[in-house]
Amino acid sequence: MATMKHVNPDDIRTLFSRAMSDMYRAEAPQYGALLELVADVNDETLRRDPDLKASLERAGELDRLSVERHGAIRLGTAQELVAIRHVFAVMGMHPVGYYDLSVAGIPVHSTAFRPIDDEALRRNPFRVFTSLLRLELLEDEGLRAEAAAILAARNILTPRAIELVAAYERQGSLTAEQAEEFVREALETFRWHGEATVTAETYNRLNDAHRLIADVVSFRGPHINHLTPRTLDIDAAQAGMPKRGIAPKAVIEGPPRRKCAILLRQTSFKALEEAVAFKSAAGGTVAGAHTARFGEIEQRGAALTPKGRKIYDDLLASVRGEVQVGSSGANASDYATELAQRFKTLPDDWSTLRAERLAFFRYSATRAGIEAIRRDNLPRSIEALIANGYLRFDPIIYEDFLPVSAAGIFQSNLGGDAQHHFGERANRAFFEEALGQPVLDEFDLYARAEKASLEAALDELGLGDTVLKSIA
Ligand code: OOG
Ligand code: NI
Repeated sequence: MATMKHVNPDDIRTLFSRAMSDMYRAEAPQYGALLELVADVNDETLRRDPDLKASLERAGELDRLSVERHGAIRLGTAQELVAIRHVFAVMGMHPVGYYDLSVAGIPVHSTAFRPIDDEALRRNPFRVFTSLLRLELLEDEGLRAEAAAILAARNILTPRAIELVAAYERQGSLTAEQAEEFVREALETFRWHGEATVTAETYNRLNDAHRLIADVVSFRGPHINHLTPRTLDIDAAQAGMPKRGIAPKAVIEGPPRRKCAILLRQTSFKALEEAVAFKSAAGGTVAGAHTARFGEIEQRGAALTPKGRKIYDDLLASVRGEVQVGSSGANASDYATELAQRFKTLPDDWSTLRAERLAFFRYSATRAGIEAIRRDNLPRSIEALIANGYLRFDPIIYEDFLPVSAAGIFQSNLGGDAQHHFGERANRAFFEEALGQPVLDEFDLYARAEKASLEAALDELGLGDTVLKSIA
């Protein structure tokens, strides 16, 4: 038997994210304009900051600076969620975290399918924010049943994609040829379909219940609703959008600009109106429009520990309790001022963030430390090793999402000012039942990465058993 070359899931993810980018650029031309803006802002930032450029170069990140870091889809049923879980597993993406959006009046709950180990994240961190529609939150029973019946009749994967997922599960991997075919087939699931599966009358009823319900239920599958490249300066990108004819959302979500970047800052352009052909009762189609797809940019910083995250959540809530930003952008500048002001209480230097256990760090042995082994004069405590320059620490990047930010992105792109109230109806157990497995805990993943890096660094310094490895 001829030997077949098997492909690493990380490489399939890279093929997939590239194919998605090409497809989305063709589908939503304004997204191409956003990518150009991001590339220009990144070039300008690197020109002004040679140290940043050198450090990105050392980390091997310069080449794929502006490539997509995430996308988002919205699913209709538990069966679809399970099917998608199998598809993403082929690409080394696993469900991490639970996000309840019902608090914000959006009838979905979500997870992020993403790579989880350090090496896979380094190779390509592409992740997909995946939401599941919660029809159970709808009051109108008739509409609920109608939407459920429409969803039950669709198949979001192609027959060949299903076969290739099965092949992956049987073989434990895909051959290069299978991987390419798999990506082509998977793309079909996320493609935009201008032909709705419902009449304009049904669409309007779904839309009146909630725009998001119309978006999920009226089409053949879970079209990708945005992709998100990485920017080195999100404030400059936000300011640059109008000059290129792109309408940004009112405010940047997440923490304010800081010396030590934390968590995730995001902004997006408003969803565009796209032509849709609705079914007509008389046969044939009727022309209409649908608004759901947009472009987003992100800038990531350090992952916070539960203690740091609690401070972040409380500070953000206090700002939002004080200043409400209207969908038209009223109060946007007061919000930014208040945000910057209140976040001054959160330390903004890495040493304090580490000493107070507010953020997660990756430890490494320094050259000076390795040279000191020969002289056998290494101190025996982590703090002393750091103070002597034998052990260094760098922030671990936040790889997940923020529920309040996600709600802001959803809202600015659903359009309209209709308010919905579902109350706080988080139901992680229900989501996990639909998913068919528990979601992984993001804090646990960061804590493990931190611990593993410290153990490896101490082993490298020959101190494996002599220094207390725990940093808690
Ligand atoms: C997802 C919105 C959330 C993010 O980056 O927080 C999101 C959606 O609109 O489906 O993508
Ligand atoms: Ni997003």
